[in-house]
Amino acid sequence: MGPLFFMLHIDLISCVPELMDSFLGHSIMKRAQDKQLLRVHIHNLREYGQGKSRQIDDYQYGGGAGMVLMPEPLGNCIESLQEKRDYDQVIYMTPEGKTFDQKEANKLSLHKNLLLIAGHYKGIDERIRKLYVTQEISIGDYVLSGGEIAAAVVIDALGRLIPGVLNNETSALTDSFQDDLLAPPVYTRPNDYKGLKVPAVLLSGHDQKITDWRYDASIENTKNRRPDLLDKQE
Ligand code: 6GU
Repeated sequence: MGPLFFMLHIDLISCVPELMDSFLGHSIMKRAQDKQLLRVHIHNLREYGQGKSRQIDDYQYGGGAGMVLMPEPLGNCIESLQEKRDYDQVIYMTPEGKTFDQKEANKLSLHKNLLLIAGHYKGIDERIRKLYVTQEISIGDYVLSGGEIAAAVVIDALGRLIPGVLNNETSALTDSFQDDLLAPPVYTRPNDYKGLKVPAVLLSGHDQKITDWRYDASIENTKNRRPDLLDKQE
């Protein structure tokens, strides 16, 4: 019998595949894959490189600093993956893309097959974007030296949303941003730490009072730290 629940398959094209090993091999990303709820396959672009040196990048036409990922190796890699799978989206990781947020994570986590492309150097040949890329994602307004860390951010955000990946105690439903609010503050033992006490209501055992306190604290926390989020409330 196959997996009981939903499974998300992600292929990532990278020219530094080793960068992903530690991230995928531990903690929640490892658990998600062990449970067969998430599958991440890394494809080494170098294997599609040209000639003896397996060349994948070249100088840009018109001159200018920085190499560009050549269209043939990347195009061949994408096409060979597309022969095996119908992708919901072919996503190029680039600072020029739409800024990633929780809403986009929720949306993407519902797909079945995603192909992520981690760029390097000055980027990928424009014709690859035109021919194959269906979506472009950035993780913020700053430049990273490669798309792998950005891809890791996206994979982590999606993986933890797949039902069954998190246990109840860490349920994604109560995360910050799920309702455009920050989560309320959290406390664990001891009740008194260096004279600072846990709010009494949390020790009261009154479920409704605790729920109300958490909602108020959530609003207060958002007001103090991210007032911009409150403008998004309906
Ligand atoms: Cl997706 N890639 C790179 N190289 N830099 C970034 C980025 C992506 N998002 C923000 N900066």
